[in-house]
Amino acid sequence: MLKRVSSGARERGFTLIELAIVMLVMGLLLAGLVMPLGARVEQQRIDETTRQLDDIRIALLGHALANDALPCPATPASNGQAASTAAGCVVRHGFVPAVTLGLHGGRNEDQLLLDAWGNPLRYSVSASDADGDGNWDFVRPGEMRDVTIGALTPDLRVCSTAAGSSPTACSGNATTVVSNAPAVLLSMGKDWAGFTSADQQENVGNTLGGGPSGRSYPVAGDTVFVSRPRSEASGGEFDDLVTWISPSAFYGQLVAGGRLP
Ligand SMILES: [Ca+2]
Ligand SMILES: [Ca+2]
Ligand SMILES: [Ca+2]
Repeated sequence: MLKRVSSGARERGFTLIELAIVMLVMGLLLAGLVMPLGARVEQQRIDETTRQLDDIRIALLGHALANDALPCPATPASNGQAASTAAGCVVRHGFVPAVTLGLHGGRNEDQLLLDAWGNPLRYSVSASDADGDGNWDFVRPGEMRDVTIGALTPDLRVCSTAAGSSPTACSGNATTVVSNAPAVLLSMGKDWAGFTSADQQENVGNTLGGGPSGRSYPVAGDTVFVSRPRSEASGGEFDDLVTWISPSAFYGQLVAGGRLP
């Protein structure tokens, strides 16, 4: 008899306190699922943009083989085309000339190719003129051959930190990732240019506008860039994705393709 009463009491169901505990546990479990999902989406965007940058680098090499020179950067006013002048480019720091390179991908109103966050992918090219003839060595067809490999001086630098850098050099050998890139490609990441950390500031400095949208976009202000692992640490935030053309690989391909002696 006693046993039956006790069993009946157990079958009453959950108390409010038990229900609250269950809901709390479920809430924690759901939060655990939601947070990694956001992180996964972000990782997918990073991967997608990294692939885009790789594809663009291959397209730039192909363009150099086919045209005997790298293309000039696009500007917001150049309809996705390389913005060239008689002796060089309209700007050395601009955007990927997606139409000139025939690249797939979403473009904005100014015909600028977009990364996975919907922001324009940047492209900078060396304006060096080692033979002093007034023509940029890397963007005028045949100019690299005239100057010769040994005399070329591509001058875009990538450093592992902005600390101690000048407008033309990293702080020293230990922080120099590359000191002689002919071209640099850059996605400004999820934050666009929101972070004000020194390393992110190193990758901006000027603005470029003049396109149909009326927007003005941040671009590099000098020849020094920073590439380092992503971080959200306060004051040290960094989410830019930076890649470049290695001069050795570049010359090797041009030689193999018969464009350089
Ligand atoms: Ca020249
Ligand atoms: Ca950024
Ligand atoms: Ca800089």
